[in-house]
Amino acid sequence: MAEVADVERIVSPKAAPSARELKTHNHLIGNLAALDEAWEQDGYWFFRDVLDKDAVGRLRATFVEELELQGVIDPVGTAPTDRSVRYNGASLANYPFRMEPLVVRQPWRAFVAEKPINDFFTRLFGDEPFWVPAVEYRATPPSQDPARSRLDGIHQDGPYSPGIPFRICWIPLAEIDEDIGGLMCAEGLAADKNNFHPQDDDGSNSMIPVEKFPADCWRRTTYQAGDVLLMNLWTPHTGLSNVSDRFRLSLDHRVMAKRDKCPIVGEVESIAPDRVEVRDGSGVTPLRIEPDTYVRNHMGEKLSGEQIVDYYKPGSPVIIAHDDDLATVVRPPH
Ligand SMILES: O=C(O)CCC(=O)C(=O)O
Ligand SMILES: [Fe+2]
Repeated sequence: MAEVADVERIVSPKAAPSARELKTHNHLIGNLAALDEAWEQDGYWFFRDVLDKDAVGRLRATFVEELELQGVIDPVGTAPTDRSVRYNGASLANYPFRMEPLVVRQPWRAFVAEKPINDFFTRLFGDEPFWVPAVEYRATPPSQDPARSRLDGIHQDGPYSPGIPFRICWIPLAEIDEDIGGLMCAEGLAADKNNFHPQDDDGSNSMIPVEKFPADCWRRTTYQAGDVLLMNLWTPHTGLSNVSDRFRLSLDHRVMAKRDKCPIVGEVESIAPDRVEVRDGSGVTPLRIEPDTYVRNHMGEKLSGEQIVDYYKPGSPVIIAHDDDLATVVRPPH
């Protein structure tokens, strides 16, 4: 038995690539020009301890509730936010890895409507925030394959949503240390808007090999509830696998200022391979679809021709960016 334990230790999880501490940009809040400059040069804004912890705690509680329902953590104590999120080892065969039950409940809506949360983003942008309803709720269990690389997949979000100038808004809901993993991003590589993705023959993007980047570009930190990381669309980043014994709890969302060129968020009214009509609160907008239009599915894969009408149906929720009457991106919210 001792030998088995030794073997387990030898194939134990690979270390995360060495990463320096993220800069903090708290001191720039209120100075839009300096914020813009850091956005281009650093490729992210990291704000430490700025989000109301009660609001973050209420959002976390919805995650914890779901983990309890799934039977993968055991309650300790009575206060929901103090419950352990230690994985109890129960089968993950039916675990909703993309937290579909939370997708249905949409707890992000109540979260961004909380006054201190809305106030923070309003102050940051000097304008009301516009939340693009493209949300991932991550309650990531400890890695089931500890021999695998800790890099989930280096990517940029830009090539997956060309034409929607949103900011990635990544919010830790509890402490996320190096073992729990969380997000690692590259500093100083966004200004030129380079697409670092190798192009597949079908025009879709595959993950970027780590060798493409200078070894000293990587940044992360031990994230705490109350922190928020906003990332430039062109900033290479990856999740790090979770090699702790707890669940990793985070939310990634997309935000922009109301004055920015916001996409249409609505429902498909009608669709054909070369055109789409979208209905939102202000009526129906007809748009053209061209071969370059990034019509994509929930996995980020580009669709064309009949694939478009197989995937999108009248009534499908949709986010569409456009230049005049040409759709540039058509994507599902999730
Ligand atoms: O949280 C993660 O692991 C990845 C998040 C991400 O890629 C994003 O928010 O764009
Ligand atoms: Fe991403």
